[in-house]
Amino acid sequence: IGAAAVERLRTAPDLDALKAAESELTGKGSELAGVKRGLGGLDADGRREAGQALNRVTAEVAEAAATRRSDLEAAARAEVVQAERLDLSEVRPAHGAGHLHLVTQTMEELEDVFVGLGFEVAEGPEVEDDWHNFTGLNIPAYHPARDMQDTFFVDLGDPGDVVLRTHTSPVQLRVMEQQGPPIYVVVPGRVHRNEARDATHLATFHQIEALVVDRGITFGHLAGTIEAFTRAYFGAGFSSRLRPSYFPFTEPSAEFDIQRPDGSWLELGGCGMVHPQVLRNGGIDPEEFTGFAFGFGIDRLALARHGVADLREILSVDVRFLEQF
Ligand code: FA5
Repeated sequence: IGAAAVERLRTAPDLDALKAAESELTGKGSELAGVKRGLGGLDADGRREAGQALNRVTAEVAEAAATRRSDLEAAARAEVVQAERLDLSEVRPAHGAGHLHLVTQTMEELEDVFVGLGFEVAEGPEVEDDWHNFTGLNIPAYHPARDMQDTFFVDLGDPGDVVLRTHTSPVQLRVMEQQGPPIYVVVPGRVHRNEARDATHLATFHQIEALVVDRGITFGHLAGTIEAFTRAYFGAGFSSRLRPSYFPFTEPSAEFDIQRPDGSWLELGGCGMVHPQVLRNGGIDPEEFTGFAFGFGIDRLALARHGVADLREILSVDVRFLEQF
């Protein structure tokens, strides 16, 4: 009886089967219980001998059941542990999170630097009228200076009156109209010119413009501000220079370049003292107030800082290019 019972318990496939086998083998109706009941009918010697054998078999059966139970429980635990296992060494690929475009990053850095120098940020419309983009800036119709910036016209019925702004300078007039002096603003924004795209020209690009109007503003303030901006934005090893130039809305006018620590030059933009007529057009008395303005292209600057030679890369949608910045 014992060997068969031990074998049955040892091979019980799971805990339920083990429990069933155990009660069948040791319960009231079991063979062992029958043997126990039969002990009473034996003589003293027989009873002792059979009783010892019965105790031994009962102990073997109990031990077989306990061993099998602990094996099955250990296996069940191992299964749970395996199922709930966390592999803390697993390396998941990073989520492909995007980021701001290089031009937007550069624009925001420039804004931060100018805000640090005490400027406020102003904005104006991209679809602009002739007055703010041209005429109010001393660029009348049929004036040759209009050819400096090829223009996209917007057809709203009044021919030639509505344009996509060709520079951020129209916002000079808008700020003068909206707030009187003192004015210390920078104007970042998108501008458009009817140009063929090449390595140094885009049809849609970005400029940032600074305008200061206050009492006693001189050309020295202009040069000093450009120099302070150069050091704040580019770093200590960089410096700036001005070269005489012409813009209808500034007098005198200049272009400004940045010198890199290796001695090479980066042409950045235009600047000058705000023309008295432009101040008047903006509702400001040029006898009382003077001002300076400067403006430069953000796209060329952004790419130059990263050694990218072709401006058309700005339009790239190739993630391998974009994720470098
Ligand atoms: C102007 O647009 C003047 N409004 C700048 C100014 C402001 C002068 C205030 C005086 C006072 P200009 O046309 O040179 O100037 O353009 C300025 C800068 O815009 C250039 O130096 C260049 O960096 C950038 N730029 C001009 N055309 C393009 C183009 N097609 N693609 C990319 N960048 C351009």
